[in-house]
Amino acid sequence: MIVGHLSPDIDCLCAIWILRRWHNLEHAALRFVPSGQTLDGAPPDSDPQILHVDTGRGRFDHHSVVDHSLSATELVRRDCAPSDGVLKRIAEDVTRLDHALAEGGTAPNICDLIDGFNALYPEAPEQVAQAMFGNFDAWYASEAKHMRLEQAFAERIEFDTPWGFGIAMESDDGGSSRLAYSEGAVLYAYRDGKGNMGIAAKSRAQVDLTQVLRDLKRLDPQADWFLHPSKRMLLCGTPKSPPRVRSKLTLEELVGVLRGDHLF
Ligand SMILES: [Mn+2]
Repeated sequence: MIVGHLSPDIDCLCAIWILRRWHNLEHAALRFVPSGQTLDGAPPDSDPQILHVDTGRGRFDHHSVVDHSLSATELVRRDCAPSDGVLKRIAEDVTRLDHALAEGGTAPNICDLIDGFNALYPEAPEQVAQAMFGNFDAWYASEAKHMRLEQAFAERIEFDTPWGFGIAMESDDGGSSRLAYSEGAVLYAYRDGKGNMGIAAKSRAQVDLTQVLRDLKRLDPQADWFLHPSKRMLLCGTPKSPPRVRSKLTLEELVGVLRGDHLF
């Protein structure tokens, strides 16, 4: 069995794919747990039949150390296929993407994927078509999400913070850092359809959200806020890691805390 995290990202999925292809686990069952956790809370490597990737802090999770050359994909690659030069290059790209060091790197775009399927199935164009349909469905879902985000962004709240201009938005899909930063925000806040909330600041901004966390704890002591070690990201629930207790605050109340009015 292979265990990854909810809302699996490229690192988690690529690590699973390598285990399936290079570790004879083609038929392994897949399970997904909140990011950071393990299956049933057991120690990550206690059962050799259960492999955790990108979660659980075991042998195939890279989150116990800060090392930008590591990812779950890279750890699995070193173990399963250390001498495969093609896989090494793919793992380098995945690692850069996982650490947000590249916007796409040399990872394939959709035309490259079609090219790849044509290389895999040169005599069977119908297989190329079949293989691509799921990708077009995913593209459609992603594009629809972008459109919903753009509509919600039009209703945004703009405000000033001690660090500069802020933008807050609410939508079923949450917020969009890309849209917020493109409008010049230093910091943005969002609330999604499930009530997950988050605050994030631009990576080069001198923002420290420690005091914001203190204010939030005072206003809403039960909520499960998590301050990222960078001090630039404050989260209460994500698709990867649902909170134990969501925040009771409205987006407007959250904006009040960020503006620095401790009035309500
Ligand atoms: Mn990762």
